[in-house]
Amino acid sequence: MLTIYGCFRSRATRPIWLLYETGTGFDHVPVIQSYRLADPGAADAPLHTASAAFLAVNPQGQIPAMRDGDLVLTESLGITLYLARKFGGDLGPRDLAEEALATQWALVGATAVETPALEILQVHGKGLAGTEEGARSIAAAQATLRRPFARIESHLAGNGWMMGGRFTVADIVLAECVRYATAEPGTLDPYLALKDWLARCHARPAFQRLWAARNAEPM
Ligand SMILES: N[C@@H](CCC(=O)N[C@@H](CS)C(=O)NCC(=O)O)C(=O)O
Repeated sequence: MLTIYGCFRSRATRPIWLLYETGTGFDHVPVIQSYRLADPGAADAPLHTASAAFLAVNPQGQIPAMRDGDLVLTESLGITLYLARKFGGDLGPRDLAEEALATQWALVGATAVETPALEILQVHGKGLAGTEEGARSIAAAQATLRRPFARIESHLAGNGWMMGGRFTVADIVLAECVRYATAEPGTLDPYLALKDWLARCHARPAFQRLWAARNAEPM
């Protein structure tokens, strides 16, 4: 049986979105980040990233993790790319070139987009967006995002989707990194094709289902 470890308020959204798109059944173990618990050592604490039972799955103590038979994977983008190849049909790569493109866009997400986009989300999450320091951090993150966003913008303006002229795993992995930046209103405004693409990704029923589940989960 396929198992995904990780609550909805985490990068587990990436593989779960893909699985919802494909209608693939899986066991969901909603492991929570230990830092979100007041007392992770309490006897009644839910399964969390520092629980011995979860460290046996991922000794790095981070979610998401995946088990598929004997295979355990622990990086959200690697898990999502694997699931796309195994269950994704047309959501996955059709040939070696598409496999390389999906990997490329996942790496653009992980190396060029995720860190500054997450900074924007975290400034908002800490309630600092209205402060001088928060505004400075957001402006710096937006400046860092200019180059990757301009690149994605020009790609989308000519192609509509990240790969193969259709919605694929490349859109899922990148959209989930770009999403964090939308915590600051207006961040995507200079990038019309990128903004339109993200709206089209988020209008998909599988994403809507994911988002409803995420929002139903306690903060
Ligand atoms: N590069 C990893 C990052 C995983 C990660 O940072 N997960 C967070 C939740 S989204 C986590 O488990 N945090 C708890 C911790 O680091 O203690 C991935 O994409 O899977």
